[in-house]
This record gives sequence, structure tokens and C-alpha cells, in this order.
Amino acid sequence: MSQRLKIAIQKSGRLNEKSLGLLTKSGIEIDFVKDRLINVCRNFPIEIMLVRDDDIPAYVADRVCDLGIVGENIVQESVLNNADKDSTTIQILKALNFGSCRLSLAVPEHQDFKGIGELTGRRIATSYPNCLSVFLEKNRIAASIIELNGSVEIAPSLKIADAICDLVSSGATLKSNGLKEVATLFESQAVLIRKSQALSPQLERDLERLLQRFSGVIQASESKYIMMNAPKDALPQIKRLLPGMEEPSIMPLGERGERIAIHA
Ligand code: PRT
Ligand code: ZN
Repeated sequence: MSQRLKIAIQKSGRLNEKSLGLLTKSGIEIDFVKDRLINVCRNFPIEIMLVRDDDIPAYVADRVCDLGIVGENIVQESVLNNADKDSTTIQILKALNFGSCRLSLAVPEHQDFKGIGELTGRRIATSYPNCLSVFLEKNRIAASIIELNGSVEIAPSLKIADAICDLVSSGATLKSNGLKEVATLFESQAVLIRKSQALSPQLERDLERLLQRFSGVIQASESKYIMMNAPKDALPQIKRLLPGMEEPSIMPLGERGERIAIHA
């Protein structure tokens, strides 16, 4: 059995740079060779596999690799697709705070849309047929699902669908295609996944170390160092407004000390 953790990340695309950033900020030094599938790390027992994001859940499920960094949207779709196969159980270990988006339903913007019930009998284009099917069933909506692999947003103007179900982040793509968001199926972000089945004791220990490093990086990215000058008597109010300000450093400014410098 391999004595190195194998982690699959997206080779190129929206999650590639931030996935690599998380690894390097976690102190993992990798010598990447262009187009090499597996890249070995110099200072941590880990190998990085560069692959297409859609393949990551299956690679983890089939133990081609131990871990993966992928959008929760891809995990959800894959888990629903393999719901009947016990051996493919994968587990989300950690939300990674990047790649955030949502899977949403959208219809032509000129349409007077009163609620999702109006999707009954309509054709909905999507690359997420499993997620959409579960949502429609839950909401007792009988609609047909048109499965497309890309450019879902152009389906209504091509008249091959009446609505779409696609990932949205800024909303600019919907807008430029004359569509409006009418419901959100779920919010998504990049997550770290593993197969539920235990690894060797050594690899479990390495994984624990890796998780601690990831947590440190994520916590640091959520923290801000705040410096401000303020009237001294505003301090109680400032402390109430800013979380993590219980014990700030306070320095009097000028001779009378009516104003203070606050660092937190
Ligand atoms: O080549 P490979 O298969 O690896 O990559 P890919 O082309 O399938 O995926 P990629 O790189 O586009 O996205 C990877 C992951 O990024 C997704 O699975 C999501 O988890 C996450 N993500 C975050 C997004 C978006 N934001 C996003 N906005 N993925 C796709 N989009 C697309 C969306 O499909 C739509 O076409 O961007 C468009 C909408 O963006 P806005 O900003 O105009 O709303
Ligand atoms: Zn993909």
C-alpha cells in the first residue's frame, strides 16, 4: 500500500489555482512538471494528481487516490448518480472557503414567473440531472430534464428548453443570456473529500496533520488585522461591533489621550 497520501485536484479551471494555493500555503512544496499526472511533494508524504474535476469523486471512491478537492456540486451529482453502489461512499471532510457558487433554476427574464409550480410540464436543461431530478421530485413537479454537457444557458434561446438549472456565481452569464434566477437548489463551494473506508494508520496520521494545516490556512484567510484611531469613549461600542475585539491593543494618542489607536 502506498505510503503517501494521494490527493486529486483540478488540472485546469476555476478550482486549480486556489487548490494549489491551499496546498502551498499549508507548507507543501511541489515540483510541478507540465502535463505530468502525478507530482510528488518534497517535504510532506503526499502526491498531487492533476485531473478533470468531474472525475475526482470516482477516483476517490475507487481508491485511485485517497483525497480530492472538488466542488460540492460535483460531489452531490456524483453521489446521487451512484446511490445504488455501496462501495462508492465518499465523505466530505472539510469546506475549503473558495469556489463558491449555487445551483439555480433560471427562466427567460420577460417571463412572468410566480413560483416553481410553473415549471410543471416544462423542459429544463442542465448538466446536473440527478440533483435536478431530486429537487423536482421533492417539490412534486413533473418536468422533463434535457441533459447538456455545457453552454446550458443558451438552451432557452435555441428553443430546446424552457428553463435551465445551472451554476451561478455573479449572475452575469444569466443576465447576458436574458435569463433570471428563480430558485436555488443548493449553495456550493470547494470541499475536501475522502472515501469513508479507513486508510492505513500511517496515512490516517498524515491526513490528520494535513487537515490541521488546512484549518490553519482557512482560519488565517478569514481573519483580518484591524488598526484604527478612534475617540476613547467609543471603545465599548467598537468592541460590540467587531468580533474578536475582546482584548485589543490600545495606545493613547497625543498628550490628553482623548483619542486612542486600536490594534486587533
Ligand atoms: O475541465 P474540468 O472538467 O476540470 O472543469 P469544468 O470546466 O467542468 O469546471 P470549471 O473549471 O468551470 O468549474 C469548476 C468548479 O468551480 C465547479 O464545479 C464549481 O464547483 C466551481 N464554480 C464556481 C463554478 C462557478 N463558480 C461558475 N460560475 N463553476 C462554473 N461556473 C460557470 C457556470 O456554469 C456558468 O456557465 O460560470 C457561469 C456562471 O458564472 P457567473 O459568474 O456569470 O454567474
Ligand atoms: Zn468538469
